[in-house]
Amino acid sequence: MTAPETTVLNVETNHYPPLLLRHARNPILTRKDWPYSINSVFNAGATLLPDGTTLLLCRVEDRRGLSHLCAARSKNGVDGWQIDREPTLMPNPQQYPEEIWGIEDPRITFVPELQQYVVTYTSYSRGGPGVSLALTKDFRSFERYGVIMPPDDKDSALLPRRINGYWALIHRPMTALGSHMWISYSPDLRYWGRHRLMLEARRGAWWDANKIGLSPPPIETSRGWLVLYHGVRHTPSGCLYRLGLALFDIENPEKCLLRGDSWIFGPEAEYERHGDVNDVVFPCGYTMDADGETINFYYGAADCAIALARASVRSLLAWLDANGSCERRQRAEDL
Ligand code: BMA
Repeated sequence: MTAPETTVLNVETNHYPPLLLRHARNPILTRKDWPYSINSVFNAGATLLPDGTTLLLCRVEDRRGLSHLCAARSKNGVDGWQIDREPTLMPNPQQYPEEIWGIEDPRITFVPELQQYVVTYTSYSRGGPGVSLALTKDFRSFERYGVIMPPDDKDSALLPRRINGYWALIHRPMTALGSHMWISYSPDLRYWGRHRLMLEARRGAWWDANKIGLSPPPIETSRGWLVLYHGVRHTPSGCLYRLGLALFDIENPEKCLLRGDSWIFGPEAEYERHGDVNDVVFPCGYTMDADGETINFYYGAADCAIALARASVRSLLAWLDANGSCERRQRAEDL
């Protein structure tokens, strides 16, 4: 018996063409690659070193459940990884008590004015997650500045240059009114103020309702700062981490120019759907190819592996032009 025509669903039809293309060799790093015993590796910051080597600063979780950071280097950013034989940056709770339960989710920004990389990461304190900052020239020695945003706060990255004379940090404080992206300013990377709401989580049934956060550091383009952010949807079977896109004014990064309504990347592959935490894609870093056009996003998959997806600046901006709006659901007065 043939089913009535109206009940036939064409599952092959996909009206959402992929913007981020998964690498065929995904996942590119798992615990099996590690030179010492670990539980899992995921959520890595990324940058290019002066000789073109891709450096990933990976979040590594041990079997106590605590995380540290470990560097992996590769000529082509895909394979042949040289992984530090021991942890690159360990929590140091003696001197930095806010790191007592580990350090997580680094974002890397190369700052030409300082000729150094600024790493912002989550320090997991007794009071909850906070934002810490460290400087490095080589990812071998680090100058820690300690906690710069008290708990609860995370998902932070520094813009690579001053805005109107001040360093600018994007971060995600958690308040009773929701978890939104904020931007704060500093004359010296130590003292932070002029806190402003930058992008708000939506409400209700939206994919990015109630909790959002910056994913990798913003990408500077001729049209503005391109920002990939994650939205966390709570469902009866757990959280779904997906990615959305927005564009901000280059000289005034508080000003949202375009924001897409739909998510552009979500857990679909087996290694994204199943792991220690199911249904998570969580990029903390990207590198840009020499063409200035192709972006390599490095993302944690299901809190168990590191994967790679590529996109072009042009296609992301074109998607925002077609699907974004300038409407700013700003409720600053509530916050
Ligand atoms: C977030 C962060 C990420 C993690 C994700 C899913 O809150 O802690 O490090 O990948 O949850 O567990």
